[in-house]
Amino acid sequence: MQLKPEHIADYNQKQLEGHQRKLSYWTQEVAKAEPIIQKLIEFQIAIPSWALGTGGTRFGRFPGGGEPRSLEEKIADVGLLHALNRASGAISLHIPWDIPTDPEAIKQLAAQHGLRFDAVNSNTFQDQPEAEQSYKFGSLQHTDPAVRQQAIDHNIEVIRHGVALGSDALTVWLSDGSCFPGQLNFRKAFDRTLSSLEEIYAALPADWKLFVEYKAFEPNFYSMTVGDWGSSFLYANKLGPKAYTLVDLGHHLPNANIEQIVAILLHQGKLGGFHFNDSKYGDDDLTAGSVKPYQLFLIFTELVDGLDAKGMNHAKDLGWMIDASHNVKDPLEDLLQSVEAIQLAYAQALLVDREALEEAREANDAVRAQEILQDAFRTDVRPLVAEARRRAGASLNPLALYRQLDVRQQLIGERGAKTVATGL
Ligand code: PSV
Ligand code: MN
Ligand code: MN
Repeated sequence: MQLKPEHIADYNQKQLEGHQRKLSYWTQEVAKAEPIIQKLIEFQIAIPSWALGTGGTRFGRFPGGGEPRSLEEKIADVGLLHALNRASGAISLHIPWDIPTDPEAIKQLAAQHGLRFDAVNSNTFQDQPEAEQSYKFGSLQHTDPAVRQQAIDHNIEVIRHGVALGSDALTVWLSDGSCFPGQLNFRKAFDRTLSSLEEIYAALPADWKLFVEYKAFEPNFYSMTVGDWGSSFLYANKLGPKAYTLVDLGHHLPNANIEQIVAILLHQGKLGGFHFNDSKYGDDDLTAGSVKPYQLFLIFTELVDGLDAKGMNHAKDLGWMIDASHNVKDPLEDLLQSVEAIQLAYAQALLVDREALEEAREANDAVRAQEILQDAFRTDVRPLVAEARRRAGASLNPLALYRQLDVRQQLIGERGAKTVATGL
């Protein structure tokens, strides 16, 4: 299924009058609106290659129709998303779920869709059929050096794939840990993990980053060796300047103050990037902004403030990735919603009167501080996001156009009703 520029143009033409009516408030507020629109146009969010099929839970999986059967079809799907919203111009690969056997051809195909490759992800949390060693009791932390070596080699192999595709970061998420008290010597597990990570770090090209992703629980339920931002920060500091912490919004204990974590990591120059998703209970991987949109806004408020304080580029200096997928939605619709929720939170954060907020803080005026934040949060910025899309050549309403063109039905026609995408 190829989305043609006429599809976008026809749709936008029909919606233009209504859009301009909604935008009219902002035309009085040009000084505020223009910089936000420009920043939104530049802002791109990477789509995970593992989220293009219907995700499952450990209780089952209900594949939808027309799921991509190959990496090429996954790239085509992300290309579709990007054509619809012009905000998903990158793809994050998980290896070995998606192995680019002909990297040059894959790179070219991605470029045809206007896509680049964001961080590549290694996988030492599942045993591969041909693998000699098992990760049942961990990978980089393992008591057996042969298992650690296999995991290190795999990570180095993933870097090689990434280099061939023009990526510039490796995300390491470890399921390493223990399920029962007494099972693991925490100090030895820490040291072994650190020395394994050091070997991977040493294999990074000069301009690459290493993202250390933490997670509080699951699949190990007593201890996780990289279990919180503190341990990730510690590893990143010990490893060196190319190592950073990656924050996955679903990886905290309940009620954690993620915005504060983000603020401190950024302030200390060790925030590398994000896996966006939302959750009610645990690592639910629900659509970004679907459960706690205020939290997402508060996170972005810290990001905008911290990035500006450090003179960093909003669009380029952090890895913005989605890590969400679920059972009940069309994955492409789900991803369109996630991207939009992230853009809305970003736009609202850009709207915060930060000078007034700082004054309120200095005066210990908690009431005024709340008013300032909620004033931005309760502003309808949807017309601004739509305008950014229109100017970038995207659809005013990507989800509506996706449904109007019946994209899923077309994909089912092309690929079949019973296809299952690779991934979890
Ligand atoms: C683990 O829960 C995680 O968030 C890591 O980022 C993995 O790479 C991904 O999910 C796998 O779905
Ligand atoms: Mn993640
Ligand atoms: Mn996760």
